[in-house]
This record gives sequence, C-alpha cells and structure tokens, in this order.
Amino acid sequence: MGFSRRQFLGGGLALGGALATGAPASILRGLGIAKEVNAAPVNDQEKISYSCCNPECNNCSLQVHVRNGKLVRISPNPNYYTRPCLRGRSRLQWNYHPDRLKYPFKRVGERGEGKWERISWEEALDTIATKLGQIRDESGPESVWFTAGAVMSVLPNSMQRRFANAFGKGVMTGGIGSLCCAAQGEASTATQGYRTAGIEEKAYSKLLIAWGHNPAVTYIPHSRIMADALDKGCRLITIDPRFSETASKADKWISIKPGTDTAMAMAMIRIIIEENLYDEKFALGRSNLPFLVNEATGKLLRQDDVVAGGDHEAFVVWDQSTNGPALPNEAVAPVLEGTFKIGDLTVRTVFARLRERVAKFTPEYASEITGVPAEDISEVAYTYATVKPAMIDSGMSGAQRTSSGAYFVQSLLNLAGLTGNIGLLGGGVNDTGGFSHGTNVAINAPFKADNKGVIPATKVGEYLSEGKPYPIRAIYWQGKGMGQLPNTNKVVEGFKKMDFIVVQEHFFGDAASLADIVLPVATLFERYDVMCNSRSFYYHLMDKAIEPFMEAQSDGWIYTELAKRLGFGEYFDKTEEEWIDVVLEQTGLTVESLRKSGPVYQWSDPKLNKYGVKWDKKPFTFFVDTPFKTASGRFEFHASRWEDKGFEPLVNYFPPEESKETAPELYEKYPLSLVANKIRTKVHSTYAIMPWLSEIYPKGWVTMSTVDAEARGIKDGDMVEVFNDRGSVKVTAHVGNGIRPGVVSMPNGWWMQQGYCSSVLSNDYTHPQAYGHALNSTLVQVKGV
Ligand SMILES: Nc1nc2c(c(=O)[nH]1)N[C@H]1C(S)=C(S)[C@@H](COP(=O)(O)OP(=O)(O)OC[C@H]3O[C@@H](n4cnc5c(=O)[nH]c(N)nc54)[C@H](O)[C@@H]3O)O[C@H]1N2
Ligand SMILES: Nc1nc2c(c(=O)[nH]1)N[C@H]1C(S)=C(S)[C@@H](COP(=O)(O)OP(=O)(O)OC[C@H]3O[C@@H](n4cnc5c(=O)[nH]c(N)nc54)[C@H](O)[C@@H]3O)O[C@H]1N2
Ligand SMILES: [Mo]
Repeated sequence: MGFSRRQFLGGGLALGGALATGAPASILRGLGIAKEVNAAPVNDQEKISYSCCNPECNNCSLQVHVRNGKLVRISPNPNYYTRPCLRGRSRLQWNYHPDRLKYPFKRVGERGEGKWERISWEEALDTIATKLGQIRDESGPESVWFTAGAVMSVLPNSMQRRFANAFGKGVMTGGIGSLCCAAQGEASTATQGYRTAGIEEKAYSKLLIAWGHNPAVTYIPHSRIMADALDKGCRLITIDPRFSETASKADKWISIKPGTDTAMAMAMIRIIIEENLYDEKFALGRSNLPFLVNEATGKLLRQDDVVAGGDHEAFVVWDQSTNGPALPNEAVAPVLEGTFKIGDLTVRTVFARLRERVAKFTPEYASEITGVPAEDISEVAYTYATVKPAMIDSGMSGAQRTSSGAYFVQSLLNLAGLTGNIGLLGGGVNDTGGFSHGTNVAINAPFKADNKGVIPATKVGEYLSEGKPYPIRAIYWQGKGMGQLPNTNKVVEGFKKMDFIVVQEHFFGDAASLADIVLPVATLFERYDVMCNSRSFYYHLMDKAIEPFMEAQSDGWIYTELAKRLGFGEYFDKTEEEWIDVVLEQTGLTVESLRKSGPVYQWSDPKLNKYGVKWDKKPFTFFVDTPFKTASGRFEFHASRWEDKGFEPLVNYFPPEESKETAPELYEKYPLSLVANKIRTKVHSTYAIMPWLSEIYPKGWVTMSTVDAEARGIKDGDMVEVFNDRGSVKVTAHVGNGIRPGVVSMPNGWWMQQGYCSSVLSNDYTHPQAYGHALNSTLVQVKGV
C-alpha cells in the first residue's frame, strides 16, 4: 500500500504500510508493531506541547498534538514567525515508521552481512561498557572515536561530548572542519571575527545576490522573507550553475562554472576599485585597507617593526598630516593608497596591494575562467556597487563547499566591505549559521580537552582505513548519515577495519548496517531537549510529549547508563530537564519558564545573546551594535589570522581541485563537473525513508544539459551510470537546459543501501585553511546503461 497525495492533503492517514518505492527493505520487518493511528480534528482531549524541528535546517517551532499517549498531529505554532514545511509535519510518520528501531541489536554474522539478534538493554550496555573499557586499557581512550552528526538541539551531541570527554579524562580523538560550512565559518572569523546571520535582515534589502545558495528550497520556512522583499521591489540575482528554484524567481540568472566564483568576485572587486565605487569612509575608518604591509615579507607592519619598544599587537597606517607612520586610531589623515619608506623598509597599504591583486581580473579574464559573459560580470558589479542596501545571500553556499571555499567567502566579504554593506541593515553577507546564543557550554567537558589527534570531517574514510592519525579501533557513532561523507566507499572500507562499532539511531541506516551494536534512540517527542542554535534566533523548549516507542531510550539515558558501568557515573548525575537548566544557567531561562512562555527571542534580553545587547525594534544588525572581533578590531581585508597561520592573507583565486587546469588527465576521463543540490523532501539523509516525502521524489537522479546528454546518446528519463575512480551510481537522467553544459548535479539524502547516494563520487579533498568540504569540486563521467 502506498500513500496517495489525496490522503496527505486530506490529513487522514494510516501508518504501517509498506515503504514507498526505493526505500530499503528492512531487516526488521515482521518484528514491527505497525499500528493504525488516525488523525482527528483538534478536540478537548488533545494535549498540545511545543517542540522544535532539530535537523540542520530552519529549526521551526512545532506544536505537538497527543491523544491517549499517541502523537496524532504536528502543526505550526501560531505564535511563531515561520511555519514548518512538509518535512517537519512528516515527523509523525517518523515516529511510528514500521522500520523504526525497536530494540537493541547485536551483530551475529560478518560485519555488514545483515545478520542480527535482538538483545536486552542490559546485555547491550554491558557489552559496550566492557568492550570500550577493554580498548581504552589496551590502546588508550584516543583509539575510540566518538562522532555525531547534524542534530542541532543541544542535548544529544552535548551528552556525547561529555561522555567522550569523561571516558578519556579529557584525552580523545577530536574532529576538525565540517561537511557543511567550515569555509564560511573560517573566512567570517578571519575577516570579521565571528559568523553572523542575516536571515531576517533580508526584508530590508534592495538587492539580493543568491550566490551558490538556493533558499527557495533550503530555507523554505524563511523564504517568505525573501518573497516579501521582492514584493517591495528588491531585485534578485542568482549565481549558480543550475537554474535553481531560486534562480526561477530571480531577475537574472548567472550560470557559472563550479568552483570559479572567486574569479568573478575578484573581477567585481576590480571594477569597484577602478571605478571608485567603494565606500571610502568604511574603508578608512572601519577596515584594515589603510594598514601598511612590509613589502619584503608581505606581512602587516606592526608598531614594534618601526619603533623600538613598540607594541607588537598594534598595526600601523600612513598619516598624511605628519607624512609618517601612525596608529590607526590616532592618525589625523590616514592614507588609503600608497607606497612609503620607513627607514630601510618599503611599505604599502593593504588597499594598494588589493588593487594589484585583482589587476589582472578584467571582466574578460574572469569570463574565460568562469564562463560568465564579461558584460554580465560588469553589470552585476555595477548593480551591486550602486544599489543599497545590498545583501549577498550566500547562506552556507554550495560555492564554499569547494576546494578553496574560504577564499570564495572572503571574496564575498570583501565585496560587502568595499561597498559599505557591512553594518548596514539589509546588507552584509548572509551566513545562515551564525551562532549567537548565550548558553553555557560547560556541560560538554568536565575535563580539559586533550586531543591526541584529529580526524578532518571529509577524511573519515582515509583516516580510518589507513590508520591515521593512529589506528582507531572503535567508533561510537550517533545520529549521522554515513552517506553524507564524501568518498563513502572508502568510509565503508574504514568501518570494516574496526574492532567495535556502536550506532545509536532511529533507523537501520548505512552506519547501523555495519555496526556491532545498534541502539534504538528516542525521538525529539519522546525526551526533553532544548534548541538554542544558529538558524533560529529563539530558545525553544522541546518538551517530552509521549513515552518512547517500544524500547527506545534517549541518547542522554544511554550515556548515563554507560557512564555508571564504566565508573564515571558522577558526571552523569542529572535528569535531562536538569541538564537543560544547566545549559540555560546564564540566560535566566529555565525549563519551566520556557514551557510557560513558548519560544523566546534571543535579542529580547541582553542575557540571552553573546553580545549582551537588546534589540526590540528592527531586526538586529551585526556590526552596528557589535564590534569586529579581529586582531585589529577592524574588518580585515588582509586577514591577520591567515597571515599568522601561514596562509595567503589576501583574496586569491585557485582553480578547483579536479579541473581541466589542475588535473588534465583526470579531466580527460571524467570531463563533467558534479555539484550537489539539496531538495525539499530531505534534510541530508534525515527523512530518507518517510513515505509522504518519498512519494514526491522516490528515486535519485542526475540533472544534465541537453548538449552533454546528446553527446552521449542519453535521453531524458534514461537510466545512466555516473562514475569516477571513487565510485558509481545508477540513476535516471533528467535532461534539459536548466543546467550549464559541462556540469551535472545530483540531489543528496538517499542512503547507500537505497542505491542513490551521490557521496560515493564526492571529492574528499580538504584544505587545511578551513578543513571544508570540497564535494562541489568533483569530476565524473556519465554513460547510458
Ligand atoms: N552528497 C552530498 N553530501 C553532503 C551534502 C550534500 O549536499 N550532498 N551536504 C553536506 C552538509 S551541508 C551537511 S550539514 C552534512 C550533514 O550530514 P549529517 O550530519 O550526517 O546529517 P544527517 O544526514 O541529517 O544525519 C542526522 C542523523 O541523525 C539522526 N537523528 C536525528 N535525531 C536524533 C537524535 O535525537 N538522536 C540520535 N542519536 N540520532 C538522531 C537522523 O536519523 C539522521 O540519521 O552533509 C554533507 N554531505
Ligand atoms: N530542504 C533542505 N534544506 C536544507 C538542507 C537540506 O538538506 N534540505 N540542509 C541545510 C544545510 S545543513 C545547509 S548547509 C544549507 C545549504 O543551503 P544551500 O547552500 O542553499 O544548499 P545546496 O543545495 O547545497 O547548494 C546551493 C546551490 O549551490 C549550487 N552550487 C554548487 N556548486 C557551486 C559553485 O561552485 N558555484 C556556485 N555559484 N553555485 C554552486 C548548487 O547548484 C545549488 O543550487 O541548507 C539547509 N537547508
Ligand atoms: Mo550543512
């Protein structure tokens, strides 16, 4: 039985049917207690509590309707500013899905063979404690790798970090970078001091440039704000190799070669500088463009370079009034451009060096690199420099999930800084992941952390299978999609080398299928949790609404039981509600107060945000009320943080890893550039098997241009193989003109066992500047099958 659209829209539903086409056959089928749950209109017996959608998404407030101890409906919170989309509403099916893990299991066959035996919690916990304890004694706590995915509410991941920390008394294997937005975070930190978000500020923009970002799909609940701005006359330009859903709403779609965006931005910077379209006041007063650089070293000049006993932390500018060096805030007439002599030293301003850096990036030169017509580059540059406020809406852009993503984000920030769009309501670069809540993170670590080694987020396969940074023997894997990791076949290889693997999940996903012990975990409705995270400027209590399904238990409960068995139970001496009160300690909020108030806005009280500010009129604007937190206290075009770390501090363009320029032989075999795009029925691998959602997109696909398809004898709807040296996926071809020739795109979120996991193809390259994800710098070939 499938679910028809009619049933979905009508609200009546029956749970417990077979999975929609494409979903994995569950080894648990038959053990199920598929129950009939009939949703009914709201009535007096219904109990409603509040929760919050917790994958890495928009974190919408949810109303949870419960009747006779059963979840019957998820509805929007009428007092909240976003409304949950079809994914949030489908959580009902999540909870009662026939394939939901019901009991703890242990592997009885070979790893990955699929033979399992149901065991008791006692046996599961005793086995895990014994095994982890033994491995710790033999090889040190750092040989157990604890890892968790993008679950954005506080407790599950904090409880795991606390457990890992206490397990090794601080000694552990750390992680570095992320699959998501490491480049965004690193460049924002290097330029401004921290990440910001401008989701609500969009309403005030007159121009939006959606750069490698598709908010019409990835910010569905918030995209109303963009639509309102467009209604008021705001213009929208979309820069994307695909004609994305956001491009379809735009005044202009710029189709660009993946991984080349920095070259386009540098051409725009050149136009803005050459045509004097920059904001001189911001440049001189708030940025480090007038700072002097020692021409011999390429490093920022410090006061102690030129004055005996000077301050090494102080930077230097050229003051025209004295015709000599001065401290930035003391100079009467700081100079933006020039080369000067101080004793034997030749020094030049950052601005002059930036002008020189972008000199060769004429629109024509950038056009050759990017494939964007030179006139379009000029037009975007002039429009951006002359319409205010203008926001570069990059979100956590697909263009920063490329091999030199941090320079891409830096180039966008440079554009915003040059045009004075920083600290301007409706301007800036929208990073949707800025963390700013004022919570207590102490629960993460009872001991001082001492990482013996780190595993880069994209390098899991290589590190586990090649024994880096040292042989890892066990994995404790909590709520994370294996098929989200690049070069996934290598990850599987790594898993097969392990002595012991624990997976704590809702479903028998890819990691679980390779584990030794699989633990059924309670959903957000079945436990207490709190959301104070980056996509929602609110604090949400996630109240427990129902008892856990079958034998499921919360992540917190599991760690508490294991801690007792491993002899550090004293660090797990609280209930979930008590932990939430610890998290909220410095905010003055409590479980009880949030239960009464509903979601609380973080700018409504100085105690609720890291910046200690209150903002109750317009949306909060970063860098009006908050300072830059860089070494200079200014917006840094020459990033002193990167200079200190030995990375090129000024924006620069590097061609993508895996391109015609960088890997001609590979390009010969695999001439198509693969990019990832997120789709409305999934948040990563979460929701992979929800019937309502799978009805919309049952199977994976590859989108390719008519030109590339014809050259390969492929027609729309054909089955094709997409492949490279890392792996191969068979999917249906969607052929059309909505994608740039030479580029193919694949949506993400199917499990490996479903057969459509595009990550088996993804590049696992990572650059130590940010340790970001370079999946959009991947070459493939496509052929008909
Ligand atoms: N091919 C491809 N790969 C990508 C991307 C792409 O676009 N294409 N995008 C990348 C990006 S931007 C990101 S952020 C990552 C995200 O990748 P992941 O961090 O792996 O995120 P999810 O796939 O959402 O996995 C979350 C898991 O947590 C489980 N879960 C939910 N709630 C709980 C809970 O309370 N307890 C426990 N124990 N488990 C829970 C869910 O069942 C799900 O399996 O993927 C990256 N990888
Ligand atoms: N429905 C849904 N919403 C989500 C998520 C989800 O999985 N599903 N995930 C959430 C998370 S964790 C994140 S990080 C955000 C991400 O939000 P987005 O960054 O908006 O998501 P993507 O679809 O990965 O990438 C956006 C666009 O980048 C384009 N692109 C790829 N490579 C390049 C390039 O080199 N240059 C340019 N200019 N464009 C390029 C792709 O074609 C795609 O249209 O979305 C969040 N929201
Ligand atoms: Mo992400």
